Amino acid sequence: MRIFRRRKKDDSPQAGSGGDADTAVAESKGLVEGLRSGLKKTHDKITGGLKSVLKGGGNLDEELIEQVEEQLYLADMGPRTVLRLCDQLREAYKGGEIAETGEVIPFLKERIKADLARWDTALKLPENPPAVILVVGVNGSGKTTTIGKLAHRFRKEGKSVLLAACDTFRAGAGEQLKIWAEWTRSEIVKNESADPAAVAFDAMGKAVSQEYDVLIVDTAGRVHTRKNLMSELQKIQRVVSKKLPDAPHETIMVLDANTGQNGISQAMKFSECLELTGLVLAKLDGTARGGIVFGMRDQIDIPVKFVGIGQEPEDLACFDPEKFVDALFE
Ligand SMILES: Nc1nc2c(ncn2[C@@H]2O[C@H](COP(=O)(O)OP(=O)(O)OP(=O)(O)O)[C@@H](O)[C@H]2O)c(=O)[nH]1
Ligand SMILES: [Mg+2]
Repeated sequence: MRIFRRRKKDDSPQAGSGGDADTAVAESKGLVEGLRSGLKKTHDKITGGLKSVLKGGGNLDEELIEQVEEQLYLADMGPRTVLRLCDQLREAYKGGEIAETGEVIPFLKERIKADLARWDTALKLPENPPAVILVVGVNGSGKTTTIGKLAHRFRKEGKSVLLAACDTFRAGAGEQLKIWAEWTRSEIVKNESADPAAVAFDAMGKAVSQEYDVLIVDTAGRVHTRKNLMSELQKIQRVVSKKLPDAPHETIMVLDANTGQNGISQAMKFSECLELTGLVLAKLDGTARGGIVFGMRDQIDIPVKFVGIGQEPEDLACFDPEKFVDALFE
């Protein structure tokens, strides 16, 4: 398994963090570009599929709407979302609101944007530090990488970051996190022979006493059926909130976008044990199944807060529904 790629010295997480307007514009352009290329496979599947059906131009009819419906199913949007969108499309067609094939994609885009706009996708961090973020998920979904990317993001904002290596289960997990800590010039608390909750306890103590801005807690991958491992997560949550009553301020589940609808089921199961406040959809760059974001809105109403679009520190985009939908339907 690839853990990381060595980066050039001048390419450090702090590079380009001057904070002036030009830098901000350049960064946001870079992110839009990154989002566009990261979503290319999903874009080609959704927009390519729809265009192939609608390419003839002219008037819309029932048969074309059925073909649109089929393409949306193929794009992993999930049955509930596809049915709802196509009902709306049929209604608009019958009511004379839309009549031509060229109006279909803009119509779908606006409906999807309106749905996703109801999600509050911003991280909820407290006024007084430390902000504590607990990261959970199944094995190999992208948790540690996402934590590295989040640390990079916070460091660029000038925040001090502490990482807690609470994956004491998988050999090498602490080392992997330590490399991210070095890259991002964050600090780390790790003790491979200790219980994960004990590491969380130590990390909380350090974060509070040394006034870190952000503490991010890495955890071992697990499946919901392992009851003892799920209660270990609850124990970490308890340890954290004992030290700081509002913490963890975010409990984020990282999903591998390649798992499609299965990822949604996993998140539902995790949310029965833990109060999840947000999701990260990792590895979107390697899959054409990004349509599951829309299914998530219907099936599990926990906001996607970030999407992973590569393996580099900057390959984590805030989930902005407008930009996401534009990039997919461009
Ligand atoms: N292409 C791509 N690869 C990613 C992304 N996020 C993570 N990965 C890769 O996915 C693999 C697993 O990532 P990890 O961060 O180790 O996953 P994890 O959930 O911490 O794994 P465990 O700790 O073993 O449960 C690594 O090879 C990462 O580089 C992403 O957004 N895009
Ligand atoms: Mg990990």
